[in-house]
Amino acid sequence: MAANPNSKAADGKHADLQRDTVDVHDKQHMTTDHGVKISNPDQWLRIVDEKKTGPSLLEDQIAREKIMRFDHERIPERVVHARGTGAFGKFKLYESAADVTTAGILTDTSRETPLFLRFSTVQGSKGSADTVRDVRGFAIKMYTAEGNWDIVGNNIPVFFIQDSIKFPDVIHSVKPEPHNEVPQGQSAHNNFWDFQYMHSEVTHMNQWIMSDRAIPRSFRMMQGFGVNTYSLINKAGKRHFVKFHFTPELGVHSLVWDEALKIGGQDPDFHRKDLMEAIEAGHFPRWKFGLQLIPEEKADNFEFDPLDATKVWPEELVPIRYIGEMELNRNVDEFFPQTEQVAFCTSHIVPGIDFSDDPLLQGRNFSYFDTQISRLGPNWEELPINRPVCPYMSLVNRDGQGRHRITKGKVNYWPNRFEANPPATAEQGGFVTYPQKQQGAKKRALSDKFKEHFNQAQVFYNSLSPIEKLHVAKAFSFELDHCDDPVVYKRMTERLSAIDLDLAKTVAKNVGGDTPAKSLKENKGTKAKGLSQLEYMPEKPIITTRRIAILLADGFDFNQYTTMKEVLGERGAFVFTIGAQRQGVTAESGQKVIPDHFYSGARSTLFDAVYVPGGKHIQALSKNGVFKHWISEAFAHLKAIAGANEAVPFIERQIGLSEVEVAKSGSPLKESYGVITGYGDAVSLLKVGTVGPDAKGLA
Ligand code: HDE
Repeated sequence: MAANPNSKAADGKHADLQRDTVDVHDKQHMTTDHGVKISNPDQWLRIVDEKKTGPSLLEDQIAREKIMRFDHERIPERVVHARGTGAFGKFKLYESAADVTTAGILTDTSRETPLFLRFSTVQGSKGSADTVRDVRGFAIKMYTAEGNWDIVGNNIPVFFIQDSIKFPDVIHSVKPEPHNEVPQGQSAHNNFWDFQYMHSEVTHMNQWIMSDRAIPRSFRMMQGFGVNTYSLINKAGKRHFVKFHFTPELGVHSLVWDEALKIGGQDPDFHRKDLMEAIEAGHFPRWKFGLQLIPEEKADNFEFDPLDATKVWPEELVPIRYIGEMELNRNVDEFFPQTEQVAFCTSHIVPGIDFSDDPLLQGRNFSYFDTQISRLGPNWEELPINRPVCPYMSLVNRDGQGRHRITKGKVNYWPNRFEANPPATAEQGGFVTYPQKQQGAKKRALSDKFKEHFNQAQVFYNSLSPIEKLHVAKAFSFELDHCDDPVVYKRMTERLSAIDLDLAKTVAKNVGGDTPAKSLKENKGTKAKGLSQLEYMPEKPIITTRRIAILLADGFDFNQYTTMKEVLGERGAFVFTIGAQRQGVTAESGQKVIPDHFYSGARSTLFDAVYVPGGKHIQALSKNGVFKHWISEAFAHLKAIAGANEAVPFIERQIGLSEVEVAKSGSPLKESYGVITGYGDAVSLLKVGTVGPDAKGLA
């Protein structure tokens, strides 16, 4: 195949996909799949006259093709991470890592590498809700000039298990139970917590998934981690162990649990729509890309094994070196051939990058390739979304179901008398495995450092802010309350006393466990950097892409409405007008506004902040239970709420305030718990930087 002239450009994959892309709006006639124009796609060929509709005819090749194609539309969903959404983007390096690797993508600062990223949940089926409590997949296919490099990561830096042979067990335990296929999109059930107790190695990870990390506000506001330990190899052949990090520009933010539960029903597509809307509006999500590096000879210097995926590498010991940036900037054209058919493999690496003996990674390297065969067939790498942008050819890999590439030439083996399709030397870019020395006995076991399971779980919990800790206690309580087998919830509450005694006591009280008298493991209170998500707030609070609702009924103050709407819009917020009816609401001064939604069609849970302008409409709003609930629910979820003039007493009543403190002496504005009310114009409200001290994740 000829080299794609764009293989080093950010739009290289876009150009590559054009040869398989058609457009339904191209004014082309409808045809059969064999190209014959169709005259009537709406009626099956049958025996019929004016009085009687007779039998349909098997002869109708057009109807049969249509129905047969439909019958076979579905393919098996992914065995895990079935629910997902994807987007295209680019990777740009700003500092070469040539000291540690020869990989072009990590050394050539002049290129932009196209990529496809798929976010996902793990437990639920393809049609499950976005906002469930779960790990989020963060899988990236980098179409590099030297071949595809897949980083199949998560938004949590550690994993449940250490040995990949346990993967079917951990997944079976979390998936719907076998006898009744319940529950969907949840880990709150007996089998999951039974497994968690049986495997103390999961203790660190289950602190993370009971934290706010497992209910992100947006895919755009999560970190991404490669999780497994890979290797980087430099020109001199020296090896560094490496972990990959992606840190979002917008900061790390979460929903509160009550919001997540409600959004699951109100808008199950909340996260995928959020991503698509931001990209569509040109607010491209960005992440900084960084490396944690451990020289091979220093790998034994830690109290944990750097190849153990249930451990993080503390940033105090191994700082992150940020060297690049990733951006998502284009939505897919069609979900199935792009987001559904994309297939990632941890074994897809490029020269300069290599594996490690991480026992989880080793098993993953088998599993991903294998699972694609049952989902997509043996030629899955030929699918447009999966094929590389650089030249690729193997005279040996041939045939099989779905093969469509035509390979000319007389030989299909190597070596051959023509020297056709020769392998490349290292100098020509051929992949050469790092010549690692091995020793040890052949055994089903892990080395000793893998046996410690609690230290980092404690450090994680200790490092959280009080409000994050409260959320962890609430999450454990919710989950274990859903287990009806006392063996399961009693054992788990006891296990929690190996992390923190107060945590264990709170959860035991809530779910009916036995209150533990003492810790199973002393907690010395050690903390570490980079674990609390509050460390990842953007330097300056921003409202860009935040969803802000303005509540209106007939009689609102037009000026206060439009001024606020304009100013918020200028600052990049997504502003939605929520009215009493979508036919239109009329301002005091007579202007008519067509709202985006009526008050029952969209709820406070779907927005980050609420503003109520003044005006006579308050009389109607304050008599309406749904509007009143809007305000009190937004307050309960710690959202920024703003009101002006007549809206002030309405808001104060809904949030249960009898008195509010005056934020600034002499200011007409009042502030209490992030709620700002005032009697000036809307712009004066904005001057004090209101409408959003970012309270998300703090409830
Ligand atoms: Fe996966 N995982 N996994 N996983 N995983 C799959 O591959 C597997 C693990 C992750 O958007 C499957 O294509 C094993 C860790 C993501 O298409 C399957 C083990 C991490 C995705 C598979 C793990 C992940 C998958 C199912 C233990 C974080 C979705 C469909 C050794 C670093 C990719 C597929 C997408 C998907 C196997 C553990 C992340 C069955 C055996 C650790 C993001 O191959």
